[in-house]
Amino acid sequence: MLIKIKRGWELPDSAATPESVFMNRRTLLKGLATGPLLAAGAAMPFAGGLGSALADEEQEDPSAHLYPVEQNPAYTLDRPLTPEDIATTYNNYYEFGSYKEIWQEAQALKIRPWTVEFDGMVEEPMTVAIDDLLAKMPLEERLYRHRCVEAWSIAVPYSGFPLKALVDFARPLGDAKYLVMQTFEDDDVAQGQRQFWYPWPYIEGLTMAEATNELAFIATGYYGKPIPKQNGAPLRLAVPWKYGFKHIKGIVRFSFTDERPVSFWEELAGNEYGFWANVNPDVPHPRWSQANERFYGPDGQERLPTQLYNGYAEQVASLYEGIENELIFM
Ligand SMILES: Nc1nc2c(c(=O)[nH]1)N[C@H]1C(S)=C(S)[C@@H](COP(=O)(O)O)O[C@H]1N2
Ligand SMILES: [Mo]
Repeated sequence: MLIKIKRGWELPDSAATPESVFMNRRTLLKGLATGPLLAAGAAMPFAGGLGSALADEEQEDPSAHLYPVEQNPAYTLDRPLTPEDIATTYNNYYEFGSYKEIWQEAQALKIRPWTVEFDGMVEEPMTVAIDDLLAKMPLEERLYRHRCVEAWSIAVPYSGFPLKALVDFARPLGDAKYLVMQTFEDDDVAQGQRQFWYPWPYIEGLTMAEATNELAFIATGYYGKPIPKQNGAPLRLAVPWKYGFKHIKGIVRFSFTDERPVSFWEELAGNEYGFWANVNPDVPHPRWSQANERFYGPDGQERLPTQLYNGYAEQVASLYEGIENELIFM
């Protein structure tokens, strides 16, 4: 049987997806070698559990009663919100596939029980159940812009808590320099993780100064409800002055270290997706301009100029003063 599947490079965004970079350059041959197997999996969006996905939907999320939460008026927008149905159906989450339409596949993820590890340079390592953690954190709503390195953008209401509250809770040692976050691993439900040429698990990192900046946020809710699985349930990072790939989803571990981590995309193509990844319209990606963005608004898509630090320079520009010989905008 001939199976037609959508590959990243066949989609409209293909000129500007991380997938197209290294599939072309590095691993196309490996990819083709395993093509038929992948095709079989990818052509069945419900492979691995239509039944279980539906059963999950029927069970109420145990955190549902926490939302909506009060909006923090310090974080408002210069533009209307992206419609919820777009923000929840146009996603990047390579664990579930390297294309935008992964929201159904993501329903297979089990988000209870869910435990979060705190380890590395901390006073004491801890394992905490997600609902115990949520009960301890100060929940609020913030409206944030989100700018993907692929030059599309959305504006969304996150609920959650400042990352600083989580750092304080974790009690890192004074000489910790970086916070490293890690996504879950389970290739039974996340079939993208069977694509062996990616360096799973997805990890991301921030300096301690970035992690404790007032803008760094952990999202646990979206549009006044628990955050959907495709958007990173039950815990997802939001650092809106940085490109979208820093916004790691489905976090299971927070580690403190004095060594700078190499993140998932940096490992794949460090010259295109660096550690800092701060938004700057004047620093093009090696293969496309970052001067403007395709914003998904209530009236459809709109071209808008991209702003330095995605419009958050006032809060974060000082973090990067004095950093030399580093590509802080890539
Ligand atoms: N674990 C994980 N987190 C991830 C990704 C991913 O592939 N895996 N994609 C990133 C990218 S490139 C973007 S733009 C945002 C998209 O978030 P959204 O789908 O909620 O808009 O998630 C980020 N977090
Ligand atoms: Mo992205």
